[in-house]
Amino acid sequence: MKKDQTRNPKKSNQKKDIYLEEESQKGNAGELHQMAGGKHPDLTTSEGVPISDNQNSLRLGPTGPTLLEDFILRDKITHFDHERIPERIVHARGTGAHGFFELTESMEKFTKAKILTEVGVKTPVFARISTVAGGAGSIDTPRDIRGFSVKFYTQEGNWDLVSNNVPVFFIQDAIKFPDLIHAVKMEPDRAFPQASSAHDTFWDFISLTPESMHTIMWLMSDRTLPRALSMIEGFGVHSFRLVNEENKSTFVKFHWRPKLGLQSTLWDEAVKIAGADQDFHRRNMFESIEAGKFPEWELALQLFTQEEADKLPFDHLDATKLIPEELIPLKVIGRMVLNRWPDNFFAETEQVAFCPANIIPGIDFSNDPLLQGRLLSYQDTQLSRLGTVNFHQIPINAPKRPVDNHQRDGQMQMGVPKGRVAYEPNSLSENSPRETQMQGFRSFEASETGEKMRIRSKSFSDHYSQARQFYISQTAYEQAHIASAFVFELSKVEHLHIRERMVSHLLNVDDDLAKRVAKGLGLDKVPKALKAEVPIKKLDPSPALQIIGKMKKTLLGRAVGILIADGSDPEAIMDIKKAALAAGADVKIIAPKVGGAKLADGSLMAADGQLAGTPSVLFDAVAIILSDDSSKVLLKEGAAIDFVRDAFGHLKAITADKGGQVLLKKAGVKKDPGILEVGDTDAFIAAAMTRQWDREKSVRILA
Ligand code: HDD
Repeated sequence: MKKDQTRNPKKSNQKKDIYLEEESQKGNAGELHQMAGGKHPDLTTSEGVPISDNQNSLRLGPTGPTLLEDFILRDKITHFDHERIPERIVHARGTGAHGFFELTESMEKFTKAKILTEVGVKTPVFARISTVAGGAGSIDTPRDIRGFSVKFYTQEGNWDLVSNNVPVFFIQDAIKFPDLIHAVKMEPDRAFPQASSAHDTFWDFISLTPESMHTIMWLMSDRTLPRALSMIEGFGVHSFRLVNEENKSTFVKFHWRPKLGLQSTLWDEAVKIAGADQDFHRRNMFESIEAGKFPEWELALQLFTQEEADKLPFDHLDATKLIPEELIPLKVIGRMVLNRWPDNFFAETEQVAFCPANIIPGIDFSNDPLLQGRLLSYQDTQLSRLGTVNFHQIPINAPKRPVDNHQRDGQMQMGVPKGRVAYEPNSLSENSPRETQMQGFRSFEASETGEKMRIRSKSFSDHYSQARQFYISQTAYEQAHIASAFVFELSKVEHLHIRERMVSHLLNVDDDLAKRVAKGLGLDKVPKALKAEVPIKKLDPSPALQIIGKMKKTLLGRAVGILIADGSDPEAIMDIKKAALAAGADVKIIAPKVGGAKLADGSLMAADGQLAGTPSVLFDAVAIILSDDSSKVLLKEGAAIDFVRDAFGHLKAITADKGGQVLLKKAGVKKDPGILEVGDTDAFIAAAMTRQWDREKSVRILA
């Protein structure tokens, strides 16, 4: 008896029999345990006491009351009752992974931070990518900005770069953050909508906050509908400082650029993915790492001096503004690879505590008022989330260099500091920690003067020029998506005056956009433009702000789905599968039954997914390989018709054999360069690497 041997190898036969007798009284639980097999350590209470029975609480006879003295029951239930900690007030839903950062070009000229000067050194990192508005259990694919936090465990302490996937923010001053978040989160009286900005309180606040117009354009763009977490950019948003050995400061903006290129889904696709797989992004990151296809980003910098900043047509300390790459180019200096999934979600992804105030010698803050407020907020939020000043001792938060100081005690203190001395200066201890004047962190010596007042700088007053620049930089397809997103969101707003006020703002962004939105909302007459505080500048377009322009023609990180059924042609399936795998795609076989399908040659092909639970929204391109008989059967299966119709509607490449064509016809698929016959595999693979943008006008009416 394997189980007895592992539990109690030294027990006598007699004892063993008693044990088995007891086991039989547990119903079939004992038998099921034996079926589970394996060698197991002793199960214990939190105090380390071995547990003999984890299936039954202590009671008086088989049907009697449970006894209060059952400390094993109380230990287990009490711990369980306290398992949850408060979720993050924002960015509650997140996916994290371990990895490394490797510097490829030394920034010694600009900074003394070792992580940015030692080329080739691999610094461990933990990254967490999140949505903003929804709760921890919300879906992965709402229209939302994505957070992109990285904790670098450097030799000089932890450096946290707490970024988003858009380069600008809604507000200019941190004092407005609670209002912004209260407005976007579910409305307090009704507790909905969850994870959605499409409701009255959000647009009420936004329409009364002109400074949010630039970020709103990003929010309404496809940037907020990412295809995968490994296909988003990251932006540190604020200007920071790099400070070198000579104490010279250079301003810097941090950018992450995905190796797989930028890619987004369409709105209709994102909505359907939410139904098909709530964990679409998390699962994708997990599966990529498991498969050794590690998500990777380049770290790039925009570096500029105060003199260069003075010449920019806006204030770089205003977080609602970006610096176009065309004005200050990006310098790629390193790469980050995420190559290890956490061992435990709670211990690592949930307990990781990021803070923009975590910087290291050689990096410093700017006066951006939004950043300055963040320096306070994150530490504070961790105290309420993690409950103690000692949260930096949790393994995921602990620096990987020694920590030594005179801080003591506090709840959940894990360290056992030795000695009599817990103060400094002292003459009683020879090995107590001392400050290190040269290597220690020194703030950049900036000279500041001014009156103490609650005021916004006049240089922050232009709220429309960059919003306009963003819009005119987009392709026509992306402009149509932005206009349609406004129409969708504002159509969910019950109050007419809020819809009208938003259109009044949009008139300051782009006349055509405003008219499209007004028309889409069915407004009788277009309202008047709101008065802008300062004249709106005609900034040049910046193509770097597009997504379509930045998509890579590749199948790496993408997925191809092949729909088969009984009688499908094995050669056609293998031909497509081989070509897609060779191009770097994941390939999944979908069949009406999860057990698989019996192919034309009599062989059984296993399925990766059952048709009803594996719709085409989960793939980037699809193949339909069906026998005549099976296609007739599937004509009556809504999931099969939707599989094709959605792939077509989401502008994906489709290849089909004769049987498959029957479904295409039923789904209303019209011939275009993305619709290919089986046999033309090269053309299918080439079409699968992109989307058929021109098809869109034939499948939906956009604003
Ligand atoms: Fe924030 C979390 C990013 C403005 C206050 N923020 C949080 C996270 C990200 C950002 C990625 C999730 C961290 C994680 O994965 O655990 N936040 C940003 C960016 C901002 C920004 C890029 C503007 C440029 N945030 C911002 C302001 C404030 C906060 C102005 C408050 C004054 N943010 C918080 C917070 C959170 C947070 C309440 C909640 C959980 C946490 O910090 O750890 O402190």
